[in-house]
Order: sequence, then C-alpha cells, then structure tokens
Amino acid sequence: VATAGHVDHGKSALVRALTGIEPDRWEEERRRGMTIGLGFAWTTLSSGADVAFVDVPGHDRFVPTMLSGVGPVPAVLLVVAADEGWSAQTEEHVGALNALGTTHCLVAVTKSDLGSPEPVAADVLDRLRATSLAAQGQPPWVGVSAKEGRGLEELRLALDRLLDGISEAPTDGPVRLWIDRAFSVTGAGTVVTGTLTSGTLAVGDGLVVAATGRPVTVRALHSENRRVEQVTPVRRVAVNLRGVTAPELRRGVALMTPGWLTPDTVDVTAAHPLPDWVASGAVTAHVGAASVVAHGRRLGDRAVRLALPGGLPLRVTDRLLLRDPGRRAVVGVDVVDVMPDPHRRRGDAARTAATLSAGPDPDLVVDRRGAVSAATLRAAGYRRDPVRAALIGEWWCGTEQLAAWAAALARVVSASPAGTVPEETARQQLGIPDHAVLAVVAARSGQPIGRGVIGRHDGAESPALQALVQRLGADPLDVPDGEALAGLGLSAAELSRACTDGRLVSLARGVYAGPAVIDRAVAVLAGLPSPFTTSQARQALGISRRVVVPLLEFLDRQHLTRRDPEDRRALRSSVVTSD
Ligand SMILES: Nc1nc2c(ncn2[C@@H]2O[C@H](COP(=O)(O)OP(=O)(O)OP(=O)(O)O)[C@@H](O)[C@H]2O)c(=O)[nH]1
Ligand SMILES: [Mg+2]
Repeated sequence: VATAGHVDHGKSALVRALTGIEPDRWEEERRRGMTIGLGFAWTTLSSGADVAFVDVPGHDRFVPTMLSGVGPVPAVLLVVAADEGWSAQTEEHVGALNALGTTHCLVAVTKSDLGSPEPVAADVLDRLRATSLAAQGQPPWVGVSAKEGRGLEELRLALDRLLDGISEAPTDGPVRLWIDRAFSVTGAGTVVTGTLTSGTLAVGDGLVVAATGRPVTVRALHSENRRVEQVTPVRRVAVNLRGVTAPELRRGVALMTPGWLTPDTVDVTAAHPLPDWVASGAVTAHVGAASVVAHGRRLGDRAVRLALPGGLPLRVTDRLLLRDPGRRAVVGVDVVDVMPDPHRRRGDAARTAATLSAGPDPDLVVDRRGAVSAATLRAAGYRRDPVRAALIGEWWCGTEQLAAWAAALARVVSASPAGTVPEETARQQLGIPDHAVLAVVAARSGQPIGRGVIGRHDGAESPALQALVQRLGADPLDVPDGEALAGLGLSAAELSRACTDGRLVSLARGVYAGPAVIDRAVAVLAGLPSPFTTSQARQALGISRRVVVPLLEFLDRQHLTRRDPEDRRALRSSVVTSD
C-alpha cells in the first residue's frame, strides 16, 4: 500500500503508528520533519495478512519521487488532515493516481484530534467520485489520530478488507522489478529493493539489468527483513545481486527476466483527447519507479508516438504517466505498440492513429514485418495470437509475405544455371527466418526441397512416370486411384524422387496430384461459402471422396485452410485476397 496526500498531513506518522517502523530513514528527513525519499515499513494485520507500506513525500518538489513510489503499488492509503482538508498535493496526487488508473483506495482522515473528520471525509469522497479511486464504489474512510492512537484498530480492519479485494497477482510469467533503492552492504555486496508485482523471484535466478543488458544473479532474497528462498507477488523484496555494483543501478532501473523488449519508440493512446503539451517537446514519462524524458509526436486526437531513451522494459497495455512539470499536469496513456514502423510518407501518422484506436493488434506487427517470432510477440505483451497469419514452427508469417517469398524463390532457382540452389543460400538471400519456413515457401512455389538443395535434379525417368507427370500436369486433380497407380508399375523410390523434384505432389501415402494442385484448389475453394463442408469442396472440385479428404488435410498442413471443430474449413482470409 502506498501513501498519498499533502505535505505534513501525517502520512509518515500514521505509517509509524501502524507498524512501529520509522519510514523517514534519513537524518535530514527527521531534522526537517519532512519526507524526502521513499519510506518502507510493514506489519501484520489481525487477519494474519502482511501489509507493506511505501511512504511517499507530500511536498510539491517531490512529486516525481511520489510517482516512483505509487507506480508499482496496487493500493493507496490517501491521507488528509482533519484540520486542513483537501489541499494542493491531495489534488495533485489524486490526479496522478487517477491517471495511473489505481482503483484500490482507503481514505484516512488524520489529525482527528485537531478537527472533526466527518466534514473532511464527506468533501474528500465527493471529490473522488469521478476518479478511478471510486470506480469500484465509494472508497472506505477512517478518522484517525496518530498522536492519540485513535482509530488505528478500525484502520487495521479497513486495511484487511482493502487487501482482500486485491486480486492475486500471477506467480508465473516474466518478472520486471522496478528498483526503488540500490545500495551496498558490507559483506553482502549489491542490494536493490522494489515491489514485486508479478512472477516469482528465487535465489539463483538469472536476471538482466534493463538499462545496460548486464546479466546478474540473485544471490539472496529478503522480504520484510527476513531471508527467504523465493518471493511471490505482491511483496516488497530486497534482492542481493551478484555481477553488478550498486553505482550501476538506481531508482527506476528495472531488473527483469531475459526476453523483455526495451523499445526506444512506442505508440500510446488515451481514453480522452490528449492536451497539446504531450506532443510539443519534452515530457516526463513515468512507468513503474522510472521517470524518463520523452519526446511526443502527435499521431491523432488520442494517439501519440513517444521517443524514449531506451532501456525501459515495456509491453503493450502498460500504463504510462505523462507529466508536464511546469504545468503540474498529468495524463495517463496506454502502450498500444512497442514495435512501430518509422513514418515515411504523408498520412502515415493518421493511418497509424486509426489502427491504434482498436487497441494492441499482433496482426499489424505481422503485416508490417512479414514474419515475427512467437517469442517476440509474447515479449511485446500481446494477449492473443494473430488471426491473419500462419504459425510455422516458431514464426508467425503473413500470407502475403509467404506468397512473395515463394515467387522470389522461384526466380532465384530459375536464375541458377544448375537449376538448384543450396537451401541455406536461398534462405539467407530471401531473408527467410528459418528452415521450417523455407520448407513451406518451397512447397508454395512448387520447388522441390531436399538433400540440402532447392530445385529440380536431372535424371532418367521411366515412360510410366513421364505419362503420370503429363496426366497430372494437364489436370492436377486427375489423381489415379490405388489400382490404376499400381498398374503403372512405378517404384516407390521413383515416385518419391518425383515428389522431391516437384514433378508430383504427395497429398498422402499413395495419393499423388500435379504441381498446380494448390493453385487449382485455392481458386475453386475461394468461390465457396465460408466455411465450407468436405462435401461442398468435393462437389466444387469435381473429385472423389478418396481424394478430397487427403487434399483438404494437405491444404491444412500448408496453412492455406483452417479447420473448425465441425470439420468445416475456411481459406485463411489473406490467401483469398492475395489471389
Ligand atoms: N495532532 C496531531 N499531529 C499529527 C498527527 N499526525 C501527524 N502529526 C504531526 O504532523 C506533522 C507532520 O507529520 P508527518 O507524518 O511527517 O506528515 P507527512 O504527511 O508524512 O509529511 P510529508 O512526508 O513531508 O509529506 C508532524 O509534526 C506530526 O507529529 C495527528 O494525528 N495529530
Ligand atoms: Mg512523510
């Protein structure tokens, strides 16, 4: 739970009264009677639940520190003094929490010994009504006096209920720990602290320092001053690290499991039209415990492209806070794209803004890049798979890209005097990501692939094979049945070589079609209602049941068709448009 509220309203005194731990850790803070850095304290509630506090400063000069404290924390204790009521930084802190979208809130009206808490509470709750803090209903409030100890029991019960309402954080998945302190301890070395919000940290884990890419190892873990072997969210955690010195780390640097993207450009959108200042020069962007200088460029009414200094692990759906320190203004924006393409032509920005309004869309990434690894899409934070692309091995490939590669491969092979090209040469020349994708591209282009080369081999062939190749060349679906095929007296080796060479296509064992089978099938099936049944396909293609089933299964394997649980099929949409 993070505290929030105006300077001197009693946040630290309340945390101290609840936990017995002094949150103002610095001599200077105690001398000036003011919080400057973040404070940390914890206690056990009557239910047995642990609660940890991140105590923030209220002074207007320390709003960035306040934001780094509340950024990763799921709930807030909003402190308002009974003698002063709603004040400037109450307003500013609530504005920031609202922009962050914080929903879990408990209001403490402190210094109840100096004034009546009821009217202050009524005013505060009224002002919270239109904010995210009241999105799940009016927040509970408690009148307290840290000085006299009044209301603390009631506050503890209210905290218990507040924690109850916070949904469990996932204990699996990637970790991104925003560092809020880094220091060294004699004998132990480098220690950082932060709030673990998702995933699990365990002793021995290998992590990466986001800002530098430096690999580090978890040497020891502490939570609430106790040594532990592993920590699950949501918890305060101190991580003793091997492989890095404390001066290389600081507040706002993230410690993460390998695999995060650290983009230097992201596209963000807001629920409301964005003010002009977000796209006119430098703004401060806050995320987690980090605050960086970003440069915004407007894409549309509610969309901005942000240039970031890099080294921030970000993914789609992350909420960022943009702040103009001069205006003391803040807005919340959501990351929609962490891999945007540079804009080159007039109108690109407006087109991008239009696509962003639909939210994060992995198909757009595949469309732009042609092919994207499944790991990259996961790291980017998409919660669904692309629907217009085919997953081939580890790669999502756009159908248009596959068609372009197939055409390019045919050119490369036919331009080669030998009639064949080594697989690896073709793969590199076309920029195809891996061998599995290359095999599909070769099949698409009707090029035989095998024994490390793509293209046709010369070799003697029997008149029977020539006749079969000719027959299927004239009509790729004039598939001989088992008896007719046996009658030709072709050896298994001969048939298999003809398939490798692309002169025949093996739909299934003993079922051979002509090289043009894909083009023919797609052209005919595109004319059917979608989805279509096996029997509709059979009639439209004018073939027997013996041939249609292996044919459709072959098309499934080529990622040209998609089968539904009722055994109906649809052509993948971009197959149709690209034809
Ligand atoms: N009478 C009375 N005084 C209080 C109470 N709570 C805090 N104080 C006093 O108010 C002053 C400010 O308290 P803090 O807890 O430092 O206030 P804060 O909100 O943490 O201030 P910043 O961290 O600087 O924003 C101190 O002198 C406290 O002793 C209370 O319930 N009653
Ligand atoms: Mg304080």
